[in-house]
Amino acid sequence: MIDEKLEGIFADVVRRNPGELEFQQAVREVLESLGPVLVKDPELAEHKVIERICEPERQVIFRVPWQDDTGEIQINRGFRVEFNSALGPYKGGLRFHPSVHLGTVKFLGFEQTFKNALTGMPIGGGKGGADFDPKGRSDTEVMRFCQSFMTELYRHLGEHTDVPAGDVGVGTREIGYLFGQYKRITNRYESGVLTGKGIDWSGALVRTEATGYGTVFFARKMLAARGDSLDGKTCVVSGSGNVAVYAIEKVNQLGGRVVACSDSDGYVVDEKGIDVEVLKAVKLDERGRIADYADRCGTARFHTKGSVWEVPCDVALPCATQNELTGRDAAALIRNGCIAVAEGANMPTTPEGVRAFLDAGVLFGPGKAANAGGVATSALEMQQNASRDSWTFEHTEARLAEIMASIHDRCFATADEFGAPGNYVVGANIASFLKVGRAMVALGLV
Ligand code: NDP
Ligand code: 2IT
Repeated sequence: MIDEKLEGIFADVVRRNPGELEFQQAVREVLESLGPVLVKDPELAEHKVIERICEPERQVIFRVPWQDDTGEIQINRGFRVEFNSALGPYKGGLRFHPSVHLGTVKFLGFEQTFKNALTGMPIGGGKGGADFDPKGRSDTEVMRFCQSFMTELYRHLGEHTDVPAGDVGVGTREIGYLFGQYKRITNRYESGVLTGKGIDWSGALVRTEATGYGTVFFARKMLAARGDSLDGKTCVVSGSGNVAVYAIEKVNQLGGRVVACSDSDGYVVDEKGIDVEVLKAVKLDERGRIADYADRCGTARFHTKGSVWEVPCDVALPCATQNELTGRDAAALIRNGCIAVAEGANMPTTPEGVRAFLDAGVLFGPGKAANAGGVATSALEMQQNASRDSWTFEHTEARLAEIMASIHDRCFATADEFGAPGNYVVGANIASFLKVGRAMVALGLV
């Protein structure tokens, strides 16, 4: 429920952003937590911080023309939403997926602002992308698309202005083509303008693994707060992209067993435990389908009916896409004894799903806290670029683990302080809102 003092603000957001349902959903979820904050900190209301925080500072929409391998001209739409720069340069990934529209990028940019605040690093929030579908495209088509995309986007970027990274459909290959074009246009080797770069050319160790690893570190901390651990736990992970694969790898390393994962065609169940090396070969190296994993591993079965969330588990890690885990899925997980959920994806659980988990006392780590390890490690990459240094894998992973522990502890303590003990949704929303909001007040009316 939204506090009645905030109802008018939310009604305004709905009116001004018609049809952008995911953006409205993300805003609603944050506003539902903020009632008690305004009582404690009335200055934030006087300065209209909530109204201002819901309006992006700048939104760029542009045409991306390119030629495919047959010589046919293709037109896509590109976006960059620079949401909030109170804490630092806009920072957030680029998503290439046919479903991308302005509302998607706005919901992601809004979430990013709060997530980045939770990391404690000096980064504002932004997000971008295009309705380009990289599936089935050759490397040269992807390169031409990225070059055209950057030919417009470069004028909005800069290491102190706006620093994109990857997201769905954008990994090291795409960041390489984007960086190459930025360098060519500007005649500057400005390493800190993009993160998620290849480790041979100014990238940082652990950035590739960071989101998945960080999500598992967060789950481990939630369990530890209840005197439990991941050791011996059965896990289910959705997706099989960057976040999912490295979440699976870290669960295995910490003594758990992942018995299922998915892609948009279906899911595989492997009671012996997903073999992460085979999964990496199929999904990351060969850009294949999860069905190919089942063909390769005799113990695995591929399913197209039902949902991956029907597979019984102790810990669920949604790592694919928004609203992929519904109220019905949550009910199935609870019925099957699930005790913890950590969101590797952005907003993967529907509001009904979140409510079901909280009501049932399931530990629930919302994406803006649980998947913040990716962007936090991007900030570590920026630090290394700025000092022309490169850190070891062990050192960087230890920093990531510390950051995830501190995000966990801050969310936990804030939830307690605001009368919602154990509720990481309330803790994450209030802690991050206070950090961004107070900075906005300090910077004046801008
Ligand atoms: P990838 O493109 O590497 O992988 C996305 C995965 O999700 C693919 O396996 C894809 O399957 C699957 N997927 C997409 N839609 C569906 C669906 N409807 N049902 C089942 N599976 C689906 O992206 P990432 O792993 O980088 O991103 C995953 C999520 O994590 C996103 O929500 C992203 O915003 C979030 N995130 C990513 C971070 C990063 O550093 N990369 C940081 C923080 C959050 P298919 O191949 O069939 O499309
Ligand atoms: O959603 C996210 O946090 C990301 N896609 C990563 C953003 C980043 O700048 O590393």
